[in-house]
Amino acid sequence: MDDSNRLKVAIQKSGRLTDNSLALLASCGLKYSRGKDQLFGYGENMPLDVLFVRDDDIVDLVQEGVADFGIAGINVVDEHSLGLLERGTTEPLFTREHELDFGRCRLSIAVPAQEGYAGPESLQGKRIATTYPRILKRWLVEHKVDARIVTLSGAVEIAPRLGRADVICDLVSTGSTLVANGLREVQSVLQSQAIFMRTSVPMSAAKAEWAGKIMSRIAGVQAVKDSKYVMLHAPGHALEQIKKLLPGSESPTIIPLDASGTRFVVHAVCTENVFWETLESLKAAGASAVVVLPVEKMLP
Ligand code: PRT
Ligand code: ZN
Repeated sequence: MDDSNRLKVAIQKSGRLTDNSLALLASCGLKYSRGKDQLFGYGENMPLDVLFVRDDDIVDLVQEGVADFGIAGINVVDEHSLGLLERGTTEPLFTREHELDFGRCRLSIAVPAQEGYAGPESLQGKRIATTYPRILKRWLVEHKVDARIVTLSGAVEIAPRLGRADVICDLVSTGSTLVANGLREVQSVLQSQAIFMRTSVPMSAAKAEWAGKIMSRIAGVQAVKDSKYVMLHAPGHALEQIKKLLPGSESPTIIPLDASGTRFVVHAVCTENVFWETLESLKAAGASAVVVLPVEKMLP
């Protein structure tokens, strides 16, 4: 495959999404070598290269087709998409393929700790500082609130203290930044996590074939994230109850343990996490020698 047929995935160079993005690519089998400038990773065992960029640039790269795939937070993707709509773009230029279950946070309204909040109407006439003016505007319109949006490029949490705004709308994960700045989270505007995007710009057949493969590997990794492989021994009379107790397992494999026909080995892929409580219930139902293993990959 020549260079023009190589795929590119844009990920955050250095930040909260970087480690998990790299781990996801590694679990799809990618091995890459990173150039001297650290901005480009050459895929050594598949035609997929990695672009290391600021998270704010990822959507542009994907929608222009410079990168075929990208990983960014819903907060960044939504803000950007609303910007495209404002500029009159109606065609979707990329698709949101998978939620990745990392980089979780929420975009929330926070008010000075001592102030009350009785719902969206409390924001009427207020100045709200944010780096996400479009998402905030969408929410204000939905809730019929007339407020003034103060767009900042950072340090939103100190805006009320500086008198630049009355309240803020910012990303929150643990909430400790708000507390440290004398603010109280009162209203969530958007729930966010990292997503995997794919460009809608047409690609050659050779590229599309690999793109399909990568998408199905990602689907495979996502599908088994919480899955566990459970093996146990059980007496025949307990099998029906044990099958019911195995979380998210459709058809366990049941094999006789010996010639007596009274004891069996049960193997099952459980698509939900298996907690200690489940193991205790299995044991109470008659299971023994219960082993739980992580599942790494699965192709349906
Ligand atoms: O340099 P580059 O532009 O790539 O990085 P960045 O500084 O813009 O992004 P980064 O690495 O901070 O965040 C990347 C993405 O991680 C965001 O776009 C979100 O999708 C996601 N994410 C998850 C978060 C947080 N959690 C988060 N807590 N992004 C930012 N924060 C900030 C928040 O803005 C606030 O300042 O952390 C502070 C609050 O944290 P808590 O834990 O005190 O509530
Ligand atoms: Zn950024």
